[in-house]
Amino acid sequence: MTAPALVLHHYDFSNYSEKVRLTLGLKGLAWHAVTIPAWAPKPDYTPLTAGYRRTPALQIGADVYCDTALICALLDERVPAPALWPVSAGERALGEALVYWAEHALFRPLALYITGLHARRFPPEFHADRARLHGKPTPAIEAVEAAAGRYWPQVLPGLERLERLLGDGRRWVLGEAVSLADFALYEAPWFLETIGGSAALPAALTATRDWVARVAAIGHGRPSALGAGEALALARAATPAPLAPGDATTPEGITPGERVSVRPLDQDAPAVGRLARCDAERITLAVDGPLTGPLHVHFPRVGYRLSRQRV
Ligand SMILES: N[C@@H](CCC(=O)N[C@@H](CS)C(=O)NCC(=O)O)C(=O)O
Repeated sequence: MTAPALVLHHYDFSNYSEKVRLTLGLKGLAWHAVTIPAWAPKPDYTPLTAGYRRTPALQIGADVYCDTALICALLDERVPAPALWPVSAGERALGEALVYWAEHALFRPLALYITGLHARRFPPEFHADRARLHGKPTPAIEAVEAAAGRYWPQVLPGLERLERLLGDGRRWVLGEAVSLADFALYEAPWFLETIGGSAALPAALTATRDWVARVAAIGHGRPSALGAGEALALARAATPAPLAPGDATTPEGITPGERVSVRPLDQDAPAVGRLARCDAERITLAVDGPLTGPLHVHFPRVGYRLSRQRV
């Protein structure tokens, strides 16, 4: 039996998608690429994700995996070699802390810096959407531009820290072997170069520049374009994979079968469905809609709040 197709719903300049694309590249996988809108509404996407609107998600038939932490862990489970963490348990724990630092402390101010710098390249809908995503009112374009000057001083020390890390001659962030820590740290210089042009990464960061080239050489595996309608048809034609037993009750006092919402901790519209399964690591919602048929939509526990949905 052939393995069901991997379908990544993403867009080109999505940094979190780049982490997954590199994971697919490391593992040498073939995958289908559905390009989704970079801002809401996403009418062919959110029916597949129970309403979750962030990017990316990985679809395998009628199972949809949201959040790159879960997507990368899942790919590592399904295709164990080359491993995403080919290091000791202690080094992995350090690497996981680095991933968190990279995506929150380094990347977030960098995103605000770069969208400020190139504010007028993005349409007003983009700025309104990003403000809404974080529960803020739509800013004036001048305010978005002004943020660039405020955020660069937050970004540069982070890039210099990365340069010191790589400057001791190591080939990869954790030493001898490439790991998921490389892909998460790569998001920042990659985004700078992708949106800001090749001069955006300071020339003095030479160890970082060499490492950026090494990471980029890993590539994206073998993507092939797929239409959004075809992805929905794949979901309709499939049934969700059977679930292993989970917890009888969650720490929130919710039992499987109840209607729940799952929401990123840092604001957002929630995903809504019936709780199909939950444990300390993952939350699975069951949803059913005319465009998709029955689906299981999976989220990691970390970074998401599970609540009973009041009707
Ligand atoms: N924790 C999430 C974060 C995903 C995220 O914030 N992605 C950005 C794009 S790189 C996003 O969703 N932006 C808004 C959008 O695409 O609509 C993950 O790891 O997948």
